[in-house]
Amino acid sequence: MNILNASFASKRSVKSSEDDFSNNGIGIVHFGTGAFHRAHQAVYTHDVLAKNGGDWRILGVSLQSTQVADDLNGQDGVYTLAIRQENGLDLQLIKSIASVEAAVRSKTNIFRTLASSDTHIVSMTVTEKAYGIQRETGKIDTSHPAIAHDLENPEDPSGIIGMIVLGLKLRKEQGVKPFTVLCCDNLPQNGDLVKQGVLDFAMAIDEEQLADWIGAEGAFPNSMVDRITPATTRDLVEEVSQALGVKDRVPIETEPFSQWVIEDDFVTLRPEWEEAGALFVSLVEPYEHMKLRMLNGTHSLIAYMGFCSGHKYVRDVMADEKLLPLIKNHIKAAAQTLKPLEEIVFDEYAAQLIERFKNPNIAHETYQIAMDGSQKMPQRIFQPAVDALNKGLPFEPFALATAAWIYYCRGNHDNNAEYALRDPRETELLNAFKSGKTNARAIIQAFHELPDLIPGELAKSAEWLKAVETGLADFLQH
Ligand code: CS2
Repeated sequence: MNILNASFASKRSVKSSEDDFSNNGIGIVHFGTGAFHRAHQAVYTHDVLAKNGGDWRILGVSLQSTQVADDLNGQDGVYTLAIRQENGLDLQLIKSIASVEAAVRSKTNIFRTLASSDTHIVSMTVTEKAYGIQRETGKIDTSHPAIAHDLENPEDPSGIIGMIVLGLKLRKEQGVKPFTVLCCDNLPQNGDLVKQGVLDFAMAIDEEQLADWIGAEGAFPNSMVDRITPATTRDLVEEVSQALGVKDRVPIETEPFSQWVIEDDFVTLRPEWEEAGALFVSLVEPYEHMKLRMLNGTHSLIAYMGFCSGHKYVRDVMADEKLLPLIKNHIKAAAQTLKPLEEIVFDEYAAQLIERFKNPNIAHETYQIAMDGSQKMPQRIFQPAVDALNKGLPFEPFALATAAWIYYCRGNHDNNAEYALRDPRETELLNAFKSGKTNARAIIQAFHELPDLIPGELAKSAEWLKAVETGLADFLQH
C-alpha cells in the first residue's frame, strides 16, 4: 500500500484520502518546506483545493537540506497532519505539495517555475536568520553569508533574497508580471522588510530598472501566521505510521489552533484562503504585534527560564508553580504595550494562550524555541520593552526575559555540561557572557554593547539595566 491511498487503521480521522489534486497545476513556490509550513499554509491550501479546485499546488524549495525533499518526494508530496485534540489524534492527509526541490542539487526547475506566468505567489518560511536584512534600515547586510555570496553571484544565488530577485528579473525579461512575495516568518512587518531587502539587493547588483519595476508592480503583503508546531520526532513517525498502516517519514504534529492574517495586496490571483479560515485585512501590524509580543515573547521567556531550570517541554514550565505567575505577568505586560484591536479582547487572547501553552498533548521543546535568540529577542522583547519604558508601563517582565536569555547564553548547565546556543551569533554571545565572568553588571554591559542587538534606548536606561541586572544576579545565585 502507498500513502496516497492509505486509510486510517485506528484513532479518529478527520479526512481520508479521497482528495486527488494530481491534475491541479502549480501556482505557488514555497521556500522552506519545514514543519511549520506543512502545519499551516500547506493545510490552508489543501483545504482550498479540496473545496474549490484551482491550480494552486505548491512547489516546495528546500534551500539547505536535501532530506525533506527526498522524504516528501518519496511520498509524492503527501504527508500526514496529526492534530492533537484533547480527546485524541485527528489525522489528515495533506496533498497540496506537488514536489520539493533541493536547491543545493539543482535550481533549474526552481527558476523555471519562478519565471512561469502560472506561478502567482512565492511564499516563504525560512526563519528569521535567513534574510540578511537589517531591521532598522531595511538595507541588506553585506556580511550575511547568503547575501555576500549572492552579491558576487547574482545569476546563481543561494539565499532567499537573491533567489527572489533573480526570479523577478527572469519574469521582467520575459514580459511576465511579478509574482506576489508572501513572507510567513515571525518578523515585524515581514512583507515590508522583504520588499526593502529585495529592492536594496537589486540596486546593489546595478539593476535599477528592475528595482523600479518591482517597486511599482510587485506586491509584498504583510502576514501574521500562528500555529504551534513541534519538530517531528521518531515517536510521532511511529505513532502515525502505525495508525496509517503505512510508513509516513514526515508527519507533522500540531495543535488544533491555527491563525493566518494576511494583508490583501496581491499582484494577480491568489487562492481563496479565507475559505479555509484565513483573515484578509488591510492592516496586519496590530495582529502581528499582538502575536509577536504576547505569544512569541512569552514563548521566549518560557524557553529560557524553562530550559535553564531543567524543563524539557513548554507544558512542564507551565506546570511549575514558581514560574507560572512570571509567565502570566509577561503576557499581561506585553498586552499593555499594544494598540487596541477591535476584533480581539486581549484578556481572552491571553487566557487562550495560557491554555495553548499548557496543552498536555503537545511536546514542544524549550530548547527548540530557545534557538536563534539574537534573531528573535528584538521584536519579541526589546521593542515592547522600549514601548513600555516610553509609556511608563511595567517593563520588568521584559527585563526578566532578557536576563533569562543572557543566562541561557552562558552555554553550560549548572553541572557544567555544555550545550550549543544554536544561534548565528553564538560566538559573540558566549564571549559576551564570558567577558563578564560572574559579575552580573559586567555581563549585562557586554550584551548591551553588542552591535545591532539591544536598542540604544534600553542600553541608556538606568532603570532598565538595573532590572536586568537584578534578574541575572538572581539566576546566577540560584
Ligand atoms: C516559537 C514559534 O520557536 C519559536 O520561536 O515561538 O515557532 C511559535 O511556536 C510559533 O510562532 C507559533 O505560531
